[in-house]
Amino acid sequence: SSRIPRLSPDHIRARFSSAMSAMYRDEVPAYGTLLSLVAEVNAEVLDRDPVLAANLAATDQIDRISEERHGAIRLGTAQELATIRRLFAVMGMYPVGYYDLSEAGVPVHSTAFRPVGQAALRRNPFRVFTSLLRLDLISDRALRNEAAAILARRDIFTPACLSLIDRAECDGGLSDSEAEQFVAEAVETFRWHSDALVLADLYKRLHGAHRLVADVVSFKGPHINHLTPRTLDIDAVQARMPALGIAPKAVIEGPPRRHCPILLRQTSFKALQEAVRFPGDAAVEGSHTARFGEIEARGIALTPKGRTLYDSLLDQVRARIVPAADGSNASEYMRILGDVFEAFPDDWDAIRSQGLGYFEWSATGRPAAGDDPEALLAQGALRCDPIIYEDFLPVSAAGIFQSNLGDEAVQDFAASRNQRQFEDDLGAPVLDEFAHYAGIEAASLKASLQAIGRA
Ligand code: OOG
Ligand code: NI
Repeated sequence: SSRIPRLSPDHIRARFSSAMSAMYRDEVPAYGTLLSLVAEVNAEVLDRDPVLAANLAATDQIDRISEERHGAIRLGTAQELATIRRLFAVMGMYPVGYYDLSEAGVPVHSTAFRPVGQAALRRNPFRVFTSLLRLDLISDRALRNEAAAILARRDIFTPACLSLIDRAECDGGLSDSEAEQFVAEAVETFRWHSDALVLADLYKRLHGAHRLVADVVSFKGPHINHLTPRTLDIDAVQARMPALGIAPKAVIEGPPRRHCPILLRQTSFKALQEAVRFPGDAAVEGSHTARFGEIEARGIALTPKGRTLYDSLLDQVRARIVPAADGSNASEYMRILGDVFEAFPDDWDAIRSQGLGYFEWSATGRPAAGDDPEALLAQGALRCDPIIYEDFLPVSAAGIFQSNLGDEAVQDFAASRNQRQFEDDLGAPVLDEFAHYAGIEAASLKASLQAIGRA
């Protein structure tokens, strides 16, 4: 079979992303409504902002906007994590970054599987925020053991999926028809199952330990818990959600609205209450809330210096006000957020000259003199565009988790970052996001200087 041409991992990922989106639209109709709203708002923004439209077109990013989404899953065991890494690798998705959510009161640690490199991101940027449950943070030892035993018995992958992963690894990829089958099998892992694996009583006890424990342990697999389209105007989408019958969470996570967007802003709509059947002598009907919708707006990736400034400003905000889940102080929170973030330069030249963000360089074809990048930029021989942040923010992620787990889910765990354990379980190191962005920036500068004969 080694003579059959292989489909590129980017193609397989694009098919997978659209299959997941179709499945989720079917399972969670409000997600479909949100997609239409986002498409409408994005079209309006491109219409009223021709400069943005031209910049996105010049950097080959227009097409990806409507394709753009991320999703999230929560796994139960190290073995599941190790296999999911192999599954995502078939689609050119690799673990980037380590997020410790324990310090924010959620007993998981996470990475994001995503395409790496500008070409793959432009082809299809689908990412999956993947969390691993940390039973070690649950204090009830008997419950912990019970949960671990249940998790050890389940198999979240179909046999055909596992054999296609083997095939892809041995043959260096999949043929078109194998890829089609692979996508169909892989999607099965993320499907919602309304039949719980555990008795109603155990569900209640797991839920009592932490709602997230119940969500991970009680079901047959790691159902996709949200999918997130990217919008060019998150404030507009947030404002229009209620009119469409979708209740957004109280505040938008992340930085405030700015002229030069940085990092990531996110908001979500509340999780649905879904009917669940618990097994037993007499089946018991119940409900579970886990699945929701989210939107995101992405801005420039920050350097470690920029990120330190961002983190310290956010800390200052949170020292003054913590957003209440019921929205009662939302406008006060947004006002303070805006005030505090005045200290973050809101001008691309300042962001670049102070080394706060990463930029991608390109040659314009205009005449060039000298070889200093800043001078070439001023002459118009080179251009410089912000590199979009492709990753996540732990404080924001915790806010998203919490708004969908209920406020009683806020618990204090001893912060216990454990990247080494996570990477052991994963079976590979996670990529350092800063090194990756710095690499893209450096390569783009080198290539554009070469293109104008200055290297
Ligand atoms: C993941 C929450 C994190 C994001 O966009 O920050 C996330 C989850 O609830 O499983 O998706
Ligand atoms: Ni998300």
